[in-house]
Amino acid sequence: LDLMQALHAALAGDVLELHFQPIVSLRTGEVTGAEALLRWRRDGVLVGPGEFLHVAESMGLTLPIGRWVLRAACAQAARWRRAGATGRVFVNVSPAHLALGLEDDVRALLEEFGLPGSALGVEITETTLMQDPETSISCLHTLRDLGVSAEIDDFGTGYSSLAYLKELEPQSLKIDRTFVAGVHRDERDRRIVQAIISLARSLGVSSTAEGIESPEQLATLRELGCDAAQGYLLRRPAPPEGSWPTVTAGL
Ligand code: G
Ligand code: G
Ligand code: MN
Ligand code: NA
Repeated sequence: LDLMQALHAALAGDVLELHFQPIVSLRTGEVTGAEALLRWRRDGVLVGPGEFLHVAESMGLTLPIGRWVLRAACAQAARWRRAGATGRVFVNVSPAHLALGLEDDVRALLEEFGLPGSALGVEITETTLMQDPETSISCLHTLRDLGVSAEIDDFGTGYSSLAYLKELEPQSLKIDRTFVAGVHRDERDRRIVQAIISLARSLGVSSTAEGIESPEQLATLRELGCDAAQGYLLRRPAPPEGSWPTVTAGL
């Protein structure tokens, strides 16, 4: 109950914040994206979404929080655009938001902040997309028409259907970090990652590996032809600075 009251106050006040983690093209070395990750500064301590989103959901706060995140991400994207950046800010989307007018919110916010669709991307898990496949297909197509990119998050861990994958036409598959963890040393992980990259390629979709923590993992992903990379090795999520995020090491 304590947590609930605090969450209500967090939404009303100024204690939710977004941190950003760069996504790097393995072809050009450029930071082409930045994933927005929600944090709650509670009594000075940073709390991650894993610790409060489930409570928020039980309180019916998922949608207001998702809207707050989308707006804050667009506001930051607009600041970075004014500073000359051209990459996309990626937002994680909840099932509730996908079901209840994500594309309308995106359209309205792009207009409000004067942003092109190419400034924004969404990350949606396979499981979320499959809750209502028809709605997901229509939403992703609308986003694409707006120029907003859609990535399937945690790919390989949900229950995916290749038939729907074909219809969804995402821009990118994000290879789940549970496969990336062992990619350099476990033959099975390596083969799974290879299969995802090759599936992505045959569909004309790009592949992004998340959770890269070591140079060995990065080298293997490069060798397998992965298009983009993200992880602690390159940079940890951090509060936004005046200019577009850069990577600290690893390339
Ligand atoms: O940043 P962290 O590793 O603590 O995130 C834990 C989980 O919370 C991840 O699965 C991530 O996708 C999810 N998450 C992070 N930010 C958001 C957000 O703004 N909205 C939603 N729905 N999920 C988020
Ligand atoms: O589920 P999703 O892919 O959105 O999860 C993103 C989460 O992964 C973020 O909360 C972020 O803090 C976390 N993350 C980012 N890079 C790494 C990494 O290199 N290793 C681990 N273990 N987690 C990471
Ligand atoms: Mn994500
Ligand atoms: Na993910």
